[in-house]
Amino acid sequence: ARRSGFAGRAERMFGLMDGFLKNDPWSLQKDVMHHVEYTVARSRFSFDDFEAYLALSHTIRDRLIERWHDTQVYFKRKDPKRLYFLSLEFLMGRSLSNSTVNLGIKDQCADALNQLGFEFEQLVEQEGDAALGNGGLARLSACQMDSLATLDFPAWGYGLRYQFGLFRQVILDGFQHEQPDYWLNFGNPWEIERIHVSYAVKFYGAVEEELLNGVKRKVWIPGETVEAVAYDNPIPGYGTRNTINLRLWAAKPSGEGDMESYNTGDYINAVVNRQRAETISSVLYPDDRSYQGKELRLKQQYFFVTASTQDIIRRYKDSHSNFDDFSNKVALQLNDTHPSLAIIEVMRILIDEENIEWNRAWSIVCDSFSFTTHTVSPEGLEKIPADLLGSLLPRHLEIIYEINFLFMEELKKKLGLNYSQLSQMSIVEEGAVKNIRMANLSIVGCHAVNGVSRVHLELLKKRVFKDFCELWPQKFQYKTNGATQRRWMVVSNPNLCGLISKWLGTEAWIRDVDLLIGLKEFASNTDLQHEWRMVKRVNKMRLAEYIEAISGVKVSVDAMFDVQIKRIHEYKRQLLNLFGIIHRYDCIKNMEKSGKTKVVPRVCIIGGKAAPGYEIAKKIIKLCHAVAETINNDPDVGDLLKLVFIPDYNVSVAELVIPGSDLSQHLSTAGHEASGTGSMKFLMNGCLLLATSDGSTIEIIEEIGNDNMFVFGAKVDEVPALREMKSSLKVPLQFARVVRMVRDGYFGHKDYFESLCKTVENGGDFYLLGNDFMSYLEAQAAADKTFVDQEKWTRMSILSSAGSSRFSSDRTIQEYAEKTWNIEPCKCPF
Ligand code: T68
Repeated sequence: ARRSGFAGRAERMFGLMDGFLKNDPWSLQKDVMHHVEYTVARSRFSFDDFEAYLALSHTIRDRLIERWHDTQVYFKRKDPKRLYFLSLEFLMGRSLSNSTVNLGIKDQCADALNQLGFEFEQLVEQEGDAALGNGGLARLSACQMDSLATLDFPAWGYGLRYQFGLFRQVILDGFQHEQPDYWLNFGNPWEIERIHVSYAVKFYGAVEEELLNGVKRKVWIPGETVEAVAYDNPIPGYGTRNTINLRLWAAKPSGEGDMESYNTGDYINAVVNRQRAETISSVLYPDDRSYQGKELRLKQQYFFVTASTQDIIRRYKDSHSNFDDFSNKVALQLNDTHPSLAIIEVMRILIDEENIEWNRAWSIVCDSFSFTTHTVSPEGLEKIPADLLGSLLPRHLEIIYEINFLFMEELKKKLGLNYSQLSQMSIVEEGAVKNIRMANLSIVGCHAVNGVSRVHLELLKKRVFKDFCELWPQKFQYKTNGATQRRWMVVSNPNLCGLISKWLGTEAWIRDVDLLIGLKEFASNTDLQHEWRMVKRVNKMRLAEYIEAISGVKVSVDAMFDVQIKRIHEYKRQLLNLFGIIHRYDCIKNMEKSGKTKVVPRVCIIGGKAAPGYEIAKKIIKLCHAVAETINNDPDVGDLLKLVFIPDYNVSVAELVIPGSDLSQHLSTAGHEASGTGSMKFLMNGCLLLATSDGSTIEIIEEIGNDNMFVFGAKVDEVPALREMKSSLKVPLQFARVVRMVRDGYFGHKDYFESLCKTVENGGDFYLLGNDFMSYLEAQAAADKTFVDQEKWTRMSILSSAGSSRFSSDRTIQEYAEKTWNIEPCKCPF
């Protein structure tokens, strides 16, 4: 009777469902108006752009939820091996435009809104960025989620729902100030709160031994418990119904335990203390690439790791009665070492809670985990003071010591008693402060370690992980990074995409990016060239308007738009760019009138955030403003040269800037950029690259050829010798002159810039700006010369787009799926 009752109910439910939501403009309008009235609770006769944005977002969200459900039900039924992508950072940016593109309903939405008297593009601008990450690593995670969904892989992303994302950069008098990012203040229609999906997260306390059925067991008696609550963010694939999940965790006070403090009578303080649990997921750490050893950061990492692994294991156990199949059903990917405690947490759950014997547990762990490193420098590797780890997670520290002991024993058998090598490879670093090396732990506990470009792997082999690479050569691989053409072409440059589809005769390249190479045969076609330039011009006009709105500087779209946008770092050498600009300015100032007619006008655009504690990076930002102030107000220069700093650089700013730029700069000292992904986005959009031979640019050069970009500077294998010699090398006069201008106060703030100048003077110059300067100026001169020849320039631009397919994250994800995760597509058939 119960069964038939249930079946009857299901039938009734089905009958109540009016089929899938419809996507014609009329149905979309009806849904938007429904959400205006009943979700946003505004009158349908009076609502503004922001309210319309909210209502439209809820309309899209409903469609996402529908697909999300179908996808999850299908995954559950098929039970394929799943990928779990663990990352402490995701830079998702805006969702509205991206979702409508991936659902294939952008035009319908635009029509629907238009008939209601709203501009779709205007509503898109209402949305703030989800900036839950710092830079390349975090945007890579976002691009990879898009590819995972589009390629129908059964994947889940896990991350933290920071209350405050990356700080907002405000520029006052040319100085960077940081302000909190209140991104959740006006609600977030793109997430689904799952109050009932929550896990207890334990900290502190002690480990005790317990006798259970005659067997000794370790039991961790925690001192503090908080709750991790899930927020789901649907990630739609393009051209598929598959919609995967990005589950972000937020910390809440725990409902259980510790009633004692209430009984002491201090009710108010007890409530306030519990509320402090929320601080764990409150703020993203701004990266300065050197590990800080802060307790809150460690708490965040463990909070994230335990919630995610508990969720994953619960899902596995839903359909499996033992752990025999775990590594055949679960692939766990660690995005850098930040979530590497997951290795220990899974180990702890298997041995302490599931009573699995150590060796078996360890092989389950090693078979399931893989890890990608994004770092080139040994200083970038995370180390956690053992004391800190032991106080916060006493049982985990014991397990780490045990893993290390067994690893050391294995090494001794293999390598003999080479103590210096053993101590290099040990997970535990002995010294004044005992540290746990998270990279060593990750290498030991994972079956695959990936670099993010070919040269990155070579550097890992030669330097950072030399001993490990010799021990386990097959473990070390690379997968060159990629960016998604959905966001970076279709969403951000619709006019270019329309043009490409027209000439290729298909839109299929949006899923099958290899088709882009078809553009190559039209690269010299004058009709395409003409249309290509028109698209660029419109994009430049849009960018010029933005520049004027934020800085008051009027720029000419006839000038070459020359862009460097990325986090501010010494190794990325924004300073080299500034020195080049000062040199150009100096040349123009000293030119005869007749010479000026030959100058190619430039608009130099720089944008990026400096980590709050990174003094030199902040001085670079100030120098940029000081130089801009001088140049932009100099009547001798006029439109020949302008310099603008774009404040608060983020994903949505990049979406505006990249399509509107002619030239982009990627200047890292060779051997310092693990990969670099900005260059790929410019390449796709037909912006020419001016770059060093570093990271993934080496592979871009191979793909499109040296003659389609402007390459300069020392090569990766020349850098170490140059560093040795640099104090005896003569600095070029032109370089010395621009440094002196800054040092002597030509741009004001003489004292303030002194320490900045020092970084490149007197044999300092660790990043070899002096060494690369002349070669940089030559590359810049070549760019000028080419720009005058618009036919040649446009041809190079078309060939850049045509040659960009290898740098799609679709290719990256396909490689990971085949070679590291061993997963297969699982396409929802509806
Ligand atoms: C970047 N790393 C690499 N790190 O610098 C870049 N670090 O070459 C590469 O293309 C990109 O990763 C993707 O692989 C980062 O972005 C961080 O943001 C970071 C954050 C916290 C701590 C350390």
